[in-house]
Amino acid sequence: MDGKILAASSKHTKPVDRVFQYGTAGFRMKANLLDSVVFRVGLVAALRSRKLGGQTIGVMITASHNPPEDNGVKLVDPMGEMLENSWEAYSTELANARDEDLLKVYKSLEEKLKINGETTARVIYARDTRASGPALVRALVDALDATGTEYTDYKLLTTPQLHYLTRCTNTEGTPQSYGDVSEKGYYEKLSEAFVRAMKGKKTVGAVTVDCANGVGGPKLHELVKYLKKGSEGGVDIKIINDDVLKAESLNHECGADFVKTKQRAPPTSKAGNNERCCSLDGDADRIIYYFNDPEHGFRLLDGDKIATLAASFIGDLAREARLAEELKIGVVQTAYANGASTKYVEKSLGLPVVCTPTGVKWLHHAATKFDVGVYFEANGHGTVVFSPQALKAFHTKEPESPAQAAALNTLRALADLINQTVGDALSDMLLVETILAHKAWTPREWDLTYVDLPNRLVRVEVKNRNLFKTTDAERKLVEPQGLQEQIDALVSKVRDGRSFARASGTEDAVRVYAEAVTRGEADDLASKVAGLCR
Ligand code: 16G
Repeated sequence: MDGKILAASSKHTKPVDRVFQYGTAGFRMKANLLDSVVFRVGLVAALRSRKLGGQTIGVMITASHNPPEDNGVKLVDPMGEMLENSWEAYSTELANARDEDLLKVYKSLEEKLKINGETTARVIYARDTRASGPALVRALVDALDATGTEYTDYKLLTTPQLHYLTRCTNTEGTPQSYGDVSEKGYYEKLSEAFVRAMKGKKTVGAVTVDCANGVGGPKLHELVKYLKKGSEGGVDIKIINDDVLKAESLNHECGADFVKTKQRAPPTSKAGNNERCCSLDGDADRIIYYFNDPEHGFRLLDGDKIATLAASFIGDLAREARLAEELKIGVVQTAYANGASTKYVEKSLGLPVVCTPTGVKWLHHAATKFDVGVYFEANGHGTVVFSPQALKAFHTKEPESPAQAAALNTLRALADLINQTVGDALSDMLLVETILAHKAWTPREWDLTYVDLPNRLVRVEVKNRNLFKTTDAERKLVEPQGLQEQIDALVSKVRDGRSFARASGTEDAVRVYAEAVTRGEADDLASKVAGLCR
């Protein structure tokens, strides 16, 4: 095997003077720099699978909402979760090894982690629609071949589909089976659960789905075929921005990130006033909703609004099912969550809120501490996770009334509809559609549940973002010394003010967030805090 690794690595040499880091979303950068990184991620995947006794590891090649010329790679652990933390460091170490040291570093990891090189390693992989994907897949396959790894190529998939398949592969034939190990199995599971969750209800009007000209487009077209087969047409889906042939159109003036940062609909959207719209990102793991209010203009229904909608609906169902006493329901947010959403969850819904650092792995982990953990980043990345106790209760609770039986049925359907492995734009969309249908709500009624505090996000170019160190789920700076006190002093002068600065995990910059009771105060606070960081 050693000779094979050496021979294969000579085809995937590392660019000199480049430092790579496995960040919040794996490795991500200009695609032309990624060849050696993807090859080495293949080596890590083989090691990780062997370390876990031959369980299957997922490898996804995508750069999500980044521009078309970027790409990236991330690893998926056996239950469909993000890669375990300590292995991010091993990935970084291997990615940065000099070509001549690569085998030595590989062997030292094998030894340090007590990995049996004889164990069969198993990997599944997929990619998004970027033009650079196929060449990067070849780099990955070279590493898998060199390490004698068994693998399956799932070609084009959304990131959450690969998470789903990773979990299905590792649980196949066990009582924990998560579904059929195929893309078709994913559509069948979601569409069948959706029909049960809708119980013949219909949403008000159509939903226009902007697919960011990414992999979500063809996959949503596929899902719609299954929804049509099974349902009585509970939802009318209009698909836009689904062109995956024009590589340069990916995420260009469309997609969840565009809508969230520009605070407007994609120019291609033809939706009229009060019509429900949503946007996916390039690999369909994020979703945000929006609509045009004839009085107030563009209205964003972001991850916070999706989380509060889901928490309120599931909370009500738990009460109707008489499970509220025995199940701990909670919401997990990051510091970016609008203060009004946090207040709404705690005060109006009466549910606890936990705040974690940015990055899905932190939120997911915190959510698993609840029986029903609803987690969303404001940018639309999130899902709901159910504990084994919650799932058991949904299936074993004896209903004493038709209303209780109906609530239990809906909860069981939601547990299948919601992708438990990671935030999934397609599954989240069906969840939102289900809830709006049950409540017979238009987006306006959803929007009115609480009013966001005006807020501003500023990207600040700094000399060295690594000097910015935070604590308290990124809400406070511990370094540079004295800066937090200066921020606190500014915040104290503003009504309902809140502001924090943190180093980005994906870009070479510091991000500053500020909110306050008025737009002017929020903008002013953000620009003053940004000034302090420069
Ligand atoms: C990554 C994270 C996303 C987070 C973003 C923050 C995952 C899968 N993705 O894209 O959840 O919102 O980073 O970026 O965890 P930032 O650190 O540049 O602000």
